[in-house]
Amino acid sequence: AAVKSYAAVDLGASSGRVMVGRVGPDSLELTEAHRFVNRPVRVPEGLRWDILSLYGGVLDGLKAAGQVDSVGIDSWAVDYGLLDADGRLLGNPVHYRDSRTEGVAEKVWATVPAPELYAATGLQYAPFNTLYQLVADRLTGAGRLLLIPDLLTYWLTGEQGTELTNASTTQLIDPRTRGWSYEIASRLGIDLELFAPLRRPGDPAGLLRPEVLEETGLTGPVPVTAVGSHDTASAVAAVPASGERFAYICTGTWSLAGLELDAPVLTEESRAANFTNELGLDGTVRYLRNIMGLWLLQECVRAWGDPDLGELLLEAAKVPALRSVVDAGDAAFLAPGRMPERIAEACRASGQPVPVSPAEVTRCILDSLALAHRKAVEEAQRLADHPVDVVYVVGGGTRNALLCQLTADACGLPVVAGPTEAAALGNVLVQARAHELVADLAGGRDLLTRTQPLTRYEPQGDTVRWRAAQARLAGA
Ligand code: ADP
Ligand code: LRH
Repeated sequence: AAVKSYAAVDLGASSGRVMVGRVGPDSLELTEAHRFVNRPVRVPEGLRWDILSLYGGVLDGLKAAGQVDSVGIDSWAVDYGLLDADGRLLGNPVHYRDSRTEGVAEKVWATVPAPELYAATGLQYAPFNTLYQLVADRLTGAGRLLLIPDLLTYWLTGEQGTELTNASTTQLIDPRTRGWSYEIASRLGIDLELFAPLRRPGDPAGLLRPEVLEETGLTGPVPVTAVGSHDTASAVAAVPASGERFAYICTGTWSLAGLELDAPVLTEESRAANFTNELGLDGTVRYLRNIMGLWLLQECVRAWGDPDLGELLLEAAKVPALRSVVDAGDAAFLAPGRMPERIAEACRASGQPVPVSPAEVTRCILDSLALAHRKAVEEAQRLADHPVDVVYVVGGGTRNALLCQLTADACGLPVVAGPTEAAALGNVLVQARAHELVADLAGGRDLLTRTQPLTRYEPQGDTVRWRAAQARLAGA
């Protein structure tokens, strides 16, 4: 039977890649065509994404990928480019770690109280939700807003749309109807006409423009297919699970830990625990919590002048466990800079030993991440009344065996780790489904379990010391 090729453009906060997936009825092969750094740039007015360099990386990647049957794009969530009435980009997209949203949420809540906002949108509080960014920006002169993957799709095809899974991170979507929340938008004076019409994963998103074909050397027509354009939606689609009794953790710059549900959980208790209800494929809800993730380690490694990560992790494995932990869910770690110092300060403030050497700080970070994973998996099960038997870990963090083992130990559950390039695989599978090579979400997952290397970690020790560490943090 025919094998088809799909290019998956996956832009993470730390790197972008163009992967090629070759899909047949019983085969799924992923290769890397091109990888490029995603380096945010600090200018006097704040922290910005270098969007032209990212688009250049996409074009280079498509050229390296060669002839494909379709292209799909996913990226980090919430951020956007603003266009004028003629479709010209107005300035560089602002980075979600930029400080311009400080204090904005409080202003929004004065108009729509936080509990009401949660009941209507199901979105956790994060200072960078698109809604708060829009209020901070005041939008003078903008005729159109395109989320990052939609902006790149527009540049590739000339067609504008707003893909639904990523739109669900704006805080302007009602997770029950899976459509715009007109009431919230109108009370906050946000014109929903700014957004292009909604697209769903699998919808056509145009053809590569002639100039793009010329620059990449591809022969047209090459269609672009809307995928789960939020990278986390694509990653969750590539969790190699069967059945329903599983939790997942997408580990990369962030850890996104939670459950796949049929319906949102919009209770006050869920809001207080800061769980989010983002939209997934096929009517699913991604019920999860954002944890600061390997960002904590990336920032330390940068501060230490980029030592070898493999050696650092070997040294960290020798440091005694759980000497000090920090709250890896704390938005205090969101901004860049001074990370080793900030971690030391948090340990000091909570009366714990202060980690000094890079190995000690690394161990503190990994213990803290595992503990935050445990807390999220445990609380999600309780709040959604949805018990699990296994935790799937996908994304770049699957390369970190120590983190995977600590996560199994902390959760007291087996961890199945892989695939590493989950977002790209989920992206490929949605394209394959649009072309009827894969039947549905379950069919795609089944193909993954048959074709992708996975590593299993059994929980070791008992969870008592993890529970004690959790209590220590809660009491701090
Ligand atoms: P994102 O998509 O958010 O940019 P990734 O999923 O690519 O992130 O994951 C990046 C993280 O993966 C890095 O921060 C690093 O901690 C981890 N990682 C990458 N390579 C290795 C490796 N060889 N060993 C251990 N960890 C690794
Ligand atoms: C991960 C991610 C996450 C969002 C954050 C802004 O890359 O998309 O799901 O919360 O970036």
